[in-house]
Amino acid sequence: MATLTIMDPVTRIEGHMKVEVNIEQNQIVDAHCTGTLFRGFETILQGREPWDAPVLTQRICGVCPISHGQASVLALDNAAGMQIPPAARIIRNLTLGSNFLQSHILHFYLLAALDYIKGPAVPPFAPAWEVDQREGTSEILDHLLGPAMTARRRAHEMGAVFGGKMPSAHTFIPGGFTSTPTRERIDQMMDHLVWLLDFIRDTYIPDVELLADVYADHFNIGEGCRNLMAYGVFRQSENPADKLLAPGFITNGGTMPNTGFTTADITESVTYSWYNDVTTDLSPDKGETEPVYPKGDAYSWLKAPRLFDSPFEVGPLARMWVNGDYRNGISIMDRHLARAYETLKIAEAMRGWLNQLSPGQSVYDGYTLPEAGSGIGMTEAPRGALGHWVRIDDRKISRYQVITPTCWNASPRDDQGIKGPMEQALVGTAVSDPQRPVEALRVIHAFDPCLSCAVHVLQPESEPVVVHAGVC
Ligand code: NFE
Repeated sequence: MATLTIMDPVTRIEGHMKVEVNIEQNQIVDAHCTGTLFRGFETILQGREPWDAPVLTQRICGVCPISHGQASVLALDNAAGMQIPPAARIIRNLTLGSNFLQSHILHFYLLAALDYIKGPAVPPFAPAWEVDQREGTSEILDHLLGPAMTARRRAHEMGAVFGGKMPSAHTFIPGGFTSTPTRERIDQMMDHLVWLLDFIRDTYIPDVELLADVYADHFNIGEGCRNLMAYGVFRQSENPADKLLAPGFITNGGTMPNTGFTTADITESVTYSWYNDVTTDLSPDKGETEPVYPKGDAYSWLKAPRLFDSPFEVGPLARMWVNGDYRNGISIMDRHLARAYETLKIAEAMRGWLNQLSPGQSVYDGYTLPEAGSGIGMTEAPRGALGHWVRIDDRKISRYQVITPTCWNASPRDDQGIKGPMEQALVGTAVSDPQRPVEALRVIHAFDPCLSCAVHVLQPESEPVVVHAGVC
């Protein structure tokens, strides 16, 4: 008998995501991923001062704001055709790196581990689907309730050393950065980093490896579209190609990454998304955000980004695969392991970058806003490839488009009817209990989806919420 199971919301944070799976004879035969919230950031930005973009786009998400700040200033630097001072590049990297560490640690312990291990019998750990919880993982829960919380706090505080605050750092500006290297800031950051390096090596990676041992069969679950892609991130010198994590893509699980793509090769389908069909298949520099709801067979507020007309998985596994750092396989557990190993790679590189800083280095030499022009900011967020596209006319933003990692991974079907990467990863997954398909949750959570990032206002028919400040 066929069962339709609807999981809504399906994520533990940023929960505007619904997943429907059709199950026949204990196997998922079809899947639909739905972004359930329309936000309209691109529309909000139109007509505003370009300086507002790094500030406003960081409000897309509290988990990965720094990535949006970075993509935004890269797009504005690019529109002005300028290089920033080396120390500003390093400090942007350090602040972004802090955000990656914070996000990856958060993901494993608080967003994913509880799909496998039993938490205490109190909210928010209960109620839970107590399905397939195996012996031998109790130390992961001990770490979740102890040092993992400290690790996440320290990674956040590390981001605030140069960011000024977290989440959403106001120190990202076109042309450079606003906070300067001082002895105190360098030492503060190093203190957090040394502590975190120990935690990553001695606790986080062993915990992920332990989970992978206990759930070794999960190396055979959730393969997906077998196309992996990264824009690359953490430029390490004046050479734009010198990045800690290089860009590239592979198709069909290959091992020879191809770097030959530009943003002109990216389009977004909207046939199955609640946007005007006349805007389908546009490249992001020409992209439009025109909501149409309801609409035919559409089922998501996410558009369907495609590279060379094909779906691509993005994220830590894609980055590590493209860079030859991890090529064990494509599955639930491979995504978790690649994310953990990437955390260490970034933290180790951060120590080197921090050692390149010295007090007094310049972080801003000025920025001349073009009267008119376009800019592209391609970088990586913790969850994968992130791009911002800006068009400036009369010194104001006339067009802004964002394509986030979760839009790539959780995309709906495209104009050809081809499923998105996460939908493909779900199909074929065996489930032990169709009413409580924990295996489907594990596939979804291994991608670390974040829907507040992925959909860019309120539903038009909704009333605005009015908040009255109380006197107490
Ligand atoms: Ni809301 Fe984000 C990251 C971005 S996911 S967390 O990482 O951009 O689409």
